[in-house]
Amino acid sequence: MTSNQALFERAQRVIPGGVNSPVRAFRAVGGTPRFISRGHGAYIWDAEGQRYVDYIGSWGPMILGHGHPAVLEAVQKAALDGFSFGAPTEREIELAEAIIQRVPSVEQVRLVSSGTEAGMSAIRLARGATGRSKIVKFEGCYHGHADALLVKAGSGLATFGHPTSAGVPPEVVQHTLVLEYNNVQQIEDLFATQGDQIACVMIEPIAGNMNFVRASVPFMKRIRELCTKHGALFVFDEVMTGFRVALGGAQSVYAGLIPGFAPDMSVFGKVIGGGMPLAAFGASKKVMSLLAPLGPVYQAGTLSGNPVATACGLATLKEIARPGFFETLSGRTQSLVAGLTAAAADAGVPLVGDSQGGMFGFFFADTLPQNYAVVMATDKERFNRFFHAMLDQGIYLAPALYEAGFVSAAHTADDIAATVAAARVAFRALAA
Ligand code: KE4
Repeated sequence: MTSNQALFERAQRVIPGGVNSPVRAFRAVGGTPRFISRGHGAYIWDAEGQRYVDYIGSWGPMILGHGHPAVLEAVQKAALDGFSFGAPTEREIELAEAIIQRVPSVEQVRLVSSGTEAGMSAIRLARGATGRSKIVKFEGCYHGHADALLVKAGSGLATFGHPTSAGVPPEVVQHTLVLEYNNVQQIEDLFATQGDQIACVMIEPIAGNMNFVRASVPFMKRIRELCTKHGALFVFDEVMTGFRVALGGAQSVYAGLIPGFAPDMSVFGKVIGGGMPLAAFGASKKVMSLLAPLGPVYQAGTLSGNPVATACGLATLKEIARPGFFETLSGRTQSLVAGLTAAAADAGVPLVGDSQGGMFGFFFADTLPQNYAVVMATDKERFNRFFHAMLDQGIYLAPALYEAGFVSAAHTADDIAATVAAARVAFRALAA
C-alpha cells in the first residue's frame, strides 16, 4: 500500500505542489495531504486505507454523498451512449429546464464546465449588456480564477483593485473595485460617485470562501436598490450556495427575507454537476440573448453541457428535489454545528458556527465574523490544531480556516455524533 507521503513526493515531481488545485495541498494547515482512493456515502478512504467522515464533499458537489446509486446508474447509462458530441443533446435542455424551474430569476442558462468559466462569462455578459467596464466584488469572496476577479482591495475606497496573483497585468484589474463585505456605507459611497459606470456587482450571497459569512439583509437590500437605480446588474455567485443551502439557492433565502428580492444574473456550479465538470450562468432572456450565436457577447466551450456531466447533474437535482430533502439535510447540519459549539463550550474554547441547508462554517471566536478582515483575525493556530486533531480521528474537515464545510444526505445522525465525540477529544487537547 503506497503511503500518502510517498504519493505526495511522487506527485510533486510531476504536478506543481503535487496538486491540481492549491487548497488540496494542506499548506494552510500543514502536514501531508491525504490521497483519496475512493468514496462511498459520507466517507472517503485514503491511500493508506484510513476512513474519514467527509465534510468536503468535493467542496460542495457531493450533496448526496459519494456513489449514490441513482446517480451512478444515470452516469453509467449516459457513458454507454457517448461521452461528448460537440452537438446539442436533449439532456442539456432537460438540465437547463431543471435549473430554471427552481430559480425564478433565471429565464435562460448557458452551461459551461467550471465555476470559473461561468463567473468569467457572467462578467463579460454584464459588461456587454450595460456597455460599462467597471465591476464590483467584495473582499473575501472568490469567484474563480479569471484574471479580472483575482483582485484585492485597492488602497482605499473606489480605488481600483490590485492583482492577487502574479501574471495578472494591472490594466486587467483596473476596472475591478473591491469593497468590504457587509459595509453598506461603502457601497452607498461608490454608487454615489461612480454608479453610472458600474456594469455589475458580484457577490457570494453567503460567503463560503471566507468560511461562512452571511450578507446582512440591509446590505443585500441596499445593493439591490442601488443596482436597480443605476442600471448595474446584480450578479449572485451561487456556485457554492446554489442547490446547496436551499433548493432555490441563497436567492430563495433572501427572497424570504426581502419581499420581491431577486438578482439579475446567477452563477451556478458544484451541485448542478453532481461531481462532474459542469457549471452554468443564467439571467433574463433579454440579457442572455446577447450571447453568441444570437448576440455580440462571445462565449463557447468544447465540453459545455457534456452529455455525461448533464446526466450526473440531472440525477442529482432529481434527488435533492424530493420532498423533505432539505429539511432533513438542514437539521443534520444544524445538529453538527450545535454539537461542535456545545463541545467547545464544555471545554472552555470559544467557538461560533452557522449553517444554511447543507453548508456550514465555524470560527474560533466569540462572535460570527461579518467580513474578511475579521475572519482572518480569528485564531488560525487553534483552527489548524483542531483540524489535525480531527483528521487524526478520521474526521476530514476543510483544510483552511477560510473554507466552508459541507454535509451530505448520506451523513447519518451517528456520523454527526461521532464527529462531535471526536471534537470533544480535540477541544480538550486544545484547552490543555
Ligand atoms: P471552479 O472554477 O473551482 O469550479 O469554481 C470557482 C468558484 C466560483 N465561485 C465560488 C463561490 C466558488 O466557491 C468557487 C470554487 N470554490 C472552491 C472552494 N473554496 C473550489 C475548491 C478549489 O479551488 O479547489
